[in-house]
Amino acid sequence: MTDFKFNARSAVDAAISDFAADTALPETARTGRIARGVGGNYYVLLGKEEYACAARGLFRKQGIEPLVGDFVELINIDDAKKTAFINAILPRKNSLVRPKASNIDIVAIVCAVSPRPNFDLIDAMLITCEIQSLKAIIVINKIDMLDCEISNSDINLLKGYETAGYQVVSVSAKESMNLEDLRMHFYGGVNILAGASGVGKSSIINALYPGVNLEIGELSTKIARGKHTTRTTQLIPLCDSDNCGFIVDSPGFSSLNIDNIPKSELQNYYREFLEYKENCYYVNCLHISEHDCAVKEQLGINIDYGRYERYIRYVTKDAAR
Ligand SMILES: Nc1nc2c(ncn2[C@@H]2O[C@H](COP(=O)(O)OP(=O)(O)OP(=O)(O)O)[C@@H](O)[C@H]2O)c(=O)[nH]1
Ligand SMILES: [Mg+2]
Ligand SMILES: [Zn+2]
Repeated sequence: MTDFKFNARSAVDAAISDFAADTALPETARTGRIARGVGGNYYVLLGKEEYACAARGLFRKQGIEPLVGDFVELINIDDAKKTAFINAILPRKNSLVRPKASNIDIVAIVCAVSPRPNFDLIDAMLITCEIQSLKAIIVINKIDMLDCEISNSDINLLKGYETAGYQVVSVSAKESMNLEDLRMHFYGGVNILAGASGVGKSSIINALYPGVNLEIGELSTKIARGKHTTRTTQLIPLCDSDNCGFIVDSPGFSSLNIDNIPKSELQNYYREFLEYKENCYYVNCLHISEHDCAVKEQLGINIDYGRYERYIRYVTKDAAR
């Protein structure tokens, strides 16, 4: 496992001053991948080694932010000091705003028995994944607390994701329950764990991959919320060989704005509507109160009430939208 705790800041400073001194030298560029970014500096995997890198000022001028997961062209590579300079960002196959990351293969949306699942947040994350045809799975953590900490209504709302066609994996990082079911999803590619603070994203990674040793937070006892323990998104190689892929830990967040999606389009990102909406009487049916709505006919059968009600709440939220 790569040690991420080397003295990176001074290495970045060295990279910047070396770049100033060396810009005239001929150089062969190599492609690396951003593993994490801290305060405008980047740590890039080149093969199995991490290089401390500064990025071109031009990116900021152009409003381009290098993201964890980006493939980048490195120049001014100093293999002894493990420093380099990011000269270009290669085209992305996808990117997420929250958590900020790119070139992802699977988004594992993590929620927990406690704190109570934030269903609006889960839906918003699924919508952002559907827009980019990004594969999402739902992970319910802390099932060791199932008996005392969750209401039947929340259990039913969680079942709604299965009805919608998503794979739902229930685990306990603490008691190592069902971890193998989850691990099966994470072979190869870039697998990011995303969700609210305190749901146990870092705990799951630690439990799945002993040796990673991410920092784990406390829950605030009064409100059972997380305390934003993980501060940066980071790409963690799953083994020394290239084809094992990466797991990505990311900071928790509590909201995700999807107001920029026109309300007529929102329904396209509810995968469970797709099969039925073609049969609605109106071509532009929004499935609210229109008659002969084929989506509403599926309520409680192939479409979950909770998902549908939250959809209606989004779509009727701001009539001017
Ligand atoms: N009972 C129980 N507690 C867990 C489980 N997994 C994690 N926890 C606890 O939940 C708390 C939060 O865990 P973290 O792994 O730090 O949560 P996180 O999602 O990474 O939080 P942020 O980094 O703030 O986004 C810690 O007190 C963990 O011990 C579990 O399976 N069962
Ligand atoms: Mg964390
Ligand atoms: Zn309809």
